[in-house]
Amino acid sequence: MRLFIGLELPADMRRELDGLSKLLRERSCGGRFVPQENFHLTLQFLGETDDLAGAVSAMREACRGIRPFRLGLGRYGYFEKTASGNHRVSLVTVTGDTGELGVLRETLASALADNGFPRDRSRFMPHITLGRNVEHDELVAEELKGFPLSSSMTVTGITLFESSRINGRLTYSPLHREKF
Ligand code: 3AM
Repeated sequence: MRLFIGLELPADMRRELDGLSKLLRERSCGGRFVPQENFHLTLQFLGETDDLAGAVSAMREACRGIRPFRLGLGRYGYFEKTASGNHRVSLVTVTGDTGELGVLRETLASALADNGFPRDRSRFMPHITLGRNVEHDELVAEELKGFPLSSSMTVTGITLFESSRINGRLTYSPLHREKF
């Protein structure tokens, strides 16, 4: 199965992101958009693996020294090209306790490596993906960057997701939640 570990987002935050996503759809031509229920923040992509026990054990180890911390929504932005080969990712940045988020990602990366997963050496750029290969010009990007985003959350754990297609729809199913 195709697995990744990330943060689930509260409903009010996903609603706010959906407001921005609607404007993005109106102002752009084409692209694949993430539905509201799929908004999340990826910490680590595991790829195809059946090692659920290893992933859960790494999550447990990684969360040991972590305390709840706050994150908020930043603003609209995009990556031109990503590690997974997507050509453009439209996204929202995060604010708040991003230092603690970075520590969490590092301890998770180490714990996964200790449990036999390949070490991910890519730079961590925390973001919430709104869409892929969405085309728009600079003027639209400026307008989208001005879209007000104010919701925030307390992060109290991480989630192991399975990414699969159910009836043709990309679905992220939580398989395990590790609290801290
Ligand atoms: O949070 P986002 O949407 O950026 O891009 C994929 C998504 O992250 C990423 O894993 C998340 C859940 O699918 N992803 C997919 N394939 C990947 C790969 N080969 C990948 N990340 C790194 N390498």
